[in-house]
Amino acid sequence: MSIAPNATSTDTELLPIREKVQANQRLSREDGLALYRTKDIFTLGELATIARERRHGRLAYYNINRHINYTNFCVLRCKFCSFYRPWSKEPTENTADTYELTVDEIVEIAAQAYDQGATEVHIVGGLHPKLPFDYYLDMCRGIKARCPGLRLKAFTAIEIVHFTRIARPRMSIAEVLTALRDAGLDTLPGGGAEIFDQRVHDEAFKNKVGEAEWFDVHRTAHELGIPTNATMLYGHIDGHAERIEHLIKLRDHQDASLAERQAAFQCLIPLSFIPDGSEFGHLPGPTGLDDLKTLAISRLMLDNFDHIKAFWIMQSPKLSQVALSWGVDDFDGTVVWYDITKREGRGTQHQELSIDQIARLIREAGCVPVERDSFYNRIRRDASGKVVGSADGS
Ligand code: V47
Repeated sequence: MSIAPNATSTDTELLPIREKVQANQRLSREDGLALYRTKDIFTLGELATIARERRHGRLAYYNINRHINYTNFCVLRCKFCSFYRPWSKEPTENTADTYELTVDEIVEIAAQAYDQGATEVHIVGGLHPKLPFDYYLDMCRGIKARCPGLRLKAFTAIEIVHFTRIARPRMSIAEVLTALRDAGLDTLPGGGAEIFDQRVHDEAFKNKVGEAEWFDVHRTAHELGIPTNATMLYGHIDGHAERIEHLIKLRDHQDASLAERQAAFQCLIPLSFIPDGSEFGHLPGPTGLDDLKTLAISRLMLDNFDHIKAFWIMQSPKLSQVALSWGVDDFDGTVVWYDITKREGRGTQHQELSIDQIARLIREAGCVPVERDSFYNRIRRDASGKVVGSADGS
C-alpha cells in the first residue's frame, strides 16, 4: 500500500501526529490520547501502516505452534478470568472440569505437535498450590529430550514469581530463570501484565503480583539473554489513559533493555478482553473499532518494538485480518487447543486455524505470509514440509 505523503485528515488533531510519524519521531502521551479520541480511523490505519511498513513492508508473520495449558487450578481469583478453578485438598470438593496434566501427557501433546510440523509450544497454566518446581523443570527437559528442535515459550512472569516461592529452598527470579533455561526454556510469553495501573489492579486482580514484579521478571530475563513478549489486557475496567500509560511503561523498559541488556521484548500482544464466563461477565468487552484502534495505537506508540501481534483467538480471525492494515504484522499461529478464553464461556477448547486458512487471511489483506520461528527468523521447509532451517542459518 503506498501512502500519499500529504494526505489530509478530517481530524486536525492528527496533523502534527502525522508529521511525527512520517519523520519517525516518538509520540507523546498526549498524542496517544488524541489517537484514541479520533473518529478518523482511516487516518489512524494509514499512520499505523506507515510504521508497520517501515519495519516489515507487507510481510505478515505466523508460526506453526501449539498452546498447552497444563492446569486450570489457580490460587488467584482474577475477575477477568474464566479459566481458573479453585483447588481443594479434598478431591471430591473440586468441580468436575478441573484438570492438571502429567509431565508425560504434556510431552505427548508437544511430541504430536512436533511430529506434525510445529516449531513452538506455548505453555502456561494457573498457579497450582501443590505442584513442585521439579514438575516444571521435568516438563521442559522431557519436551526437549523428545523434540529437540521444538522451541519452548513458557510461563508468564506471574508463574515465574510463583516458582520462586514454591522452590525448596526458595530461589531468586534469576535462579528460577536460569534453571528453566538449562532445562530447555527458550523464551517467555507476555501474559500476566494486564494493565499497569494500581486502581485497575486493586479492582480486577488484587491478589496477583503487580507491575513491579512483572517488570522484575522481564528485566532479569533480558539480562540473562532470554527474549520475552509483553501483553496488554484491555477493554474491561481500564480507560484509554491507562492503556497509553501501560504502553509508555513498556516502551521505557524496552529502551533500557535495548541499550543495556542481552535481550529485549520481541512483540506486544494487545489482548482483547473476553467477558464470557468471568466475574466481569456483565461487561460488554471491546468493540471491533476499539480493537482496531488499540492495535494501531500500540504500533504507533511502541516505536522500539519490532512486532505487534493480533492474537486471533481473542480479536477473532476476521478482525485480525483487517488489523494487518492497522499496524499488525503477526498473527500468532495454528494454536489448536486453547483453554484460557472460550467464546460464550462454555465453547470448546479446540480452537485451530490451519496454515492454509492463516495464509488465505493474510494474502486477502494484501500481505505476504511468512512462517517464522520463535525469534522471527523465516522458516525454510523442504518439499515434504520438513524444517530445513531458519533464514539465520540455524
Ligand atoms: O495472562 C485472561 C489474559 C493471558 C482473559 O506471548 C484474558 O506470544 C482476554 O498472554 N480475555 C494469556 N484475555 C494469553 C497471553 C498470550 C497469548 C498469545 C500469545 C502470547 C505471546 C501471549 O490472557 C493471561 C491474561 O492476561 N486473559 N483472561 C480474558 N477473559
